[in-house]
Amino acid sequence: MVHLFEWRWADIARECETYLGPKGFTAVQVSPPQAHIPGPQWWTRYQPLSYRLESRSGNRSEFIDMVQRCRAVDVDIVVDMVINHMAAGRLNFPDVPYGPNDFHERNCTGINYRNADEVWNCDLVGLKDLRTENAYVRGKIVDYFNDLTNIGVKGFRIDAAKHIPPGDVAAIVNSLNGDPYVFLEVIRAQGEAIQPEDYVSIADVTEFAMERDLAYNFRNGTIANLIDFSRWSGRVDSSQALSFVANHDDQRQHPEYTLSYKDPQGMYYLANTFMLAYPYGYARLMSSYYFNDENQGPPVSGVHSGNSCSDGDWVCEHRWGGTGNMVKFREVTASNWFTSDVTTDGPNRLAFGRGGLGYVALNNRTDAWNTVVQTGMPSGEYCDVMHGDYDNGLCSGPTIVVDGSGYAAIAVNGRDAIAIHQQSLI
Ligand code: LM2
Ligand code: CA
Repeated sequence: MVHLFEWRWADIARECETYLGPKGFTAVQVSPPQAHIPGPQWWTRYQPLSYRLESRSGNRSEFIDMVQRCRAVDVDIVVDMVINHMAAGRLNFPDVPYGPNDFHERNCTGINYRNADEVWNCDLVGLKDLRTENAYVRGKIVDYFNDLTNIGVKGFRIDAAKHIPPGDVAAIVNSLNGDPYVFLEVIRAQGEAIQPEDYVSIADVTEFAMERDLAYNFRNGTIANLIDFSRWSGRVDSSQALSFVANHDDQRQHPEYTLSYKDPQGMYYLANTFMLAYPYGYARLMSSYYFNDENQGPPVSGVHSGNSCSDGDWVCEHRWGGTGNMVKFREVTASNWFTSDVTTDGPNRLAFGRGGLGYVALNNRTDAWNTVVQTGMPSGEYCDVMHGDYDNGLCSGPTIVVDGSGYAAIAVNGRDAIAIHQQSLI
């Protein structure tokens, strides 16, 4: 999945057709589509006014057009659902309608995260906290989900799920029409009353430690440690985890926790490559825009090209080098959900296989890594999908030769990677 943060619906539709579909992406996480407060900041999207599909990204008919065009090329839409609260500063939302009785109205001065009652029922940064325990409120929320499902939406991120009691989340999720994919945003933080483990019986859950452990080890020059990530304790099990290198909040408000385009050239790219090659969770790539100020909203293109990635203001991580081809790698290697044939060279170089279905080598040092490795792959000449596209037996870039015993000579540039898989065999 790729999070096309703040992209317009029309641009997403085009991106599905021209890039995401052909590369085999399964889904796009879109910014909250409901009506929101006006303003130039990105975070206005997290202050709902109603559940009408009318937002900075486009209107209802543009939204429907996107869902249908993405679906036509096998890309699903995952919607970011803001259901814990409504906008700050008012208690009447006539378009839903919600009135004063639908809110907790507890403006605790700063939530004490060691107290579950405050985490669940106080206003989060002043946003009016909904009485998600009430049947009426639940009904309105479920109607919003079902409207989207009827349009063809296949998945949901539940925003701020940590601030909704698990029983309320379960009641809502269990009464949805269809069988949508659901994941819950529950930020892991030590010492807090509410943890991701409190929600895993309901749906998939975000694993923020993934982002943080990657940022730490890539910046610290210790990526070899990451080979054991999925076995570390205190992590959501792979089968239930939403894994990610970066998310929109931390890139802006906690850059110490997450990699971004602001890190040294190649480091963030390598981390995304690691995530896509590594058997842990449902991987979500972040795709963002350049920003100086943490509140800065998305670029406004004067003339609408329909191709955000060509106009320079958008980072478009999902289009970087071999990133898109690693989606295919993840699919081809999925049936061997383990790592094999591990080679390291000091703390900052890591290569591993996927039981003969694929092999990747990541060099987080700045100097080249030239070596001979056991890949575990059948012999043959493979397209290096980090540097070329494989198409019908042809490779537009360099190839890697695996001998009859599984060995291959590899040359990995500084802050770069190579990758081969069973369907890149020439
Ligand atoms: C989320 N996950 O749990 C979202 O990922 C995150 O982006 C949302 O916060 C948050 N929960 C609520 O949905 C963002 C942003 C905040 C912003 C809120 C509401 O990170 O900074 O708060 O959206 O727009 C803003 C101001 C804040 C103010 C608040 C209410 O930054 O200072 O608080 O609005 O007026 C007084
Ligand atoms: Ca709440």
